[in-house]
Amino acid sequence: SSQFSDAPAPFSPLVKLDLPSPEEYRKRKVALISGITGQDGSYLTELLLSKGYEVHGIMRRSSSFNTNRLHHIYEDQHERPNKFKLHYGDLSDSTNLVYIIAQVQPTEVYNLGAQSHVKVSFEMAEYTGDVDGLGTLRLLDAIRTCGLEKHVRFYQASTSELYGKVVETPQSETTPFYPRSPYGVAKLYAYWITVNYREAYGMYACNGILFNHESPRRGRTFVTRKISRAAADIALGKQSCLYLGNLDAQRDWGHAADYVEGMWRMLQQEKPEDFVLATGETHPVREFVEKSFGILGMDIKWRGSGTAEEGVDSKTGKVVVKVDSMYFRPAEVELLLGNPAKAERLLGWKRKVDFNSLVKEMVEADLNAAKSLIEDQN
Ligand code: NDP
Ligand code: GDR
Repeated sequence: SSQFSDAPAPFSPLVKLDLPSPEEYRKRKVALISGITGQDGSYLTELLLSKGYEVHGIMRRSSSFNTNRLHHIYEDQHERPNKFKLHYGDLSDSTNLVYIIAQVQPTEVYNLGAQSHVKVSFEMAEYTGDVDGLGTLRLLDAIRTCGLEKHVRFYQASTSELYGKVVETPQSETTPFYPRSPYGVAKLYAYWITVNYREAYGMYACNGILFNHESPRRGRTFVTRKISRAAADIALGKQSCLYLGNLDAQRDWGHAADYVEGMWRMLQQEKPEDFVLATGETHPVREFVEKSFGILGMDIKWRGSGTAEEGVDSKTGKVVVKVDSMYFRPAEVELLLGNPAKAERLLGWKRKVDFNSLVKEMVEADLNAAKSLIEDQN
């Protein structure tokens, strides 16, 4: 908080709710999650329900089914009625956000909604800026519009993409930002508007600067899941080759289930602060390929270089990986390596799943899914 946090807000709440004191209000445990249908949204929902929260989520209207990751939670809700509810909404729609906040009256808001694909953000830069940048402002302002800025705790899904071009490693809460994509730049706005609302209005608002985290529920176009699925399909003879972009990019990959635990912990502190969540290890994309294929009995040897590089399974002599420049990015983030010391010290958080176990879990899940699909088809 700053010296100005007691200054009058520029406008008084538009929606007049009959509210108890913040202390009384926070005796309830009601979470609102934007991006609930995504990878992290589904793990966070499980975690919060297990802690006794009532969980509300904002989902987008889609012509196709977009609640796959929540299916098991829905089924489970027959045992726990009124603990889980989805609301149609969008981070581009302010009126809708105000309405949802007023109706739900959450005690914790987790802003996970975003156009989260870095490569896509180069093609949809304005949309990404609108949803990932301004969307965060809209949600914060919806809280203020309802006069809930002293009642609600707010989590912003910030990202290691803020670091972008390497300035120093390992990257920590004090490392300067240098984003390298429209996604990273939009998230930079979201980061600072979260800090600004904390300082200007005394809001309990935190940035979790999370390094890459994956799981069997990871979206299929992110590199880890693309690799684990292809490895399984190639092992089963359903696919012949995997096409990838930059094999030399290095990432600090953890497990999404560990990271949502850190998000929750950030909102349980006495005062709001920003935290890095990372494993403290980094691995190149090509190692993720070697490990994934290795688990399924293939042995990848690399030959050629640049766009002509390919991975051969030394056991069969078949080319199973090829580089395709269509997956290169106009500007790349070459190396991410995080320092989670602050979160470990103040939140008592530590990742449980290591790199090898993460790869194994993802590959095995995709192998099992591919096998059951084949069985269903027969
Ligand atoms: P996903 O891409 O799996 O999920 C994104 C979610 O946002 C989905 O529920 C999606 O809905 C929703 N969404 C997209 N556009 C809008 C919109 N206009 N209005 C409302 N909701 C929208 O991402 P993750 O779960 O992996 O990540 C969660 C958050 O954390 C994101 O903000 C991401 O940028 C950030 N992050 C992720 C990291 C990672 O490694 N996973 C690391 C650091 C930060 P739908 O299902 O309909 O598409
Ligand atoms: P990233 O994740 O950009 O780090 O953002 P992604 O898995 O897309 O890329 C990681 C690295 O792999 C390289 N790469 C490829 N990437 C994709 N998607 N597809 C390919 O075929 C491919 N080949 C090589 C990329 O160039 C990159 O260097 C993720 C998202 O979840 C963000 O929302 C989040 O903020 C960051 O992680 C932390």
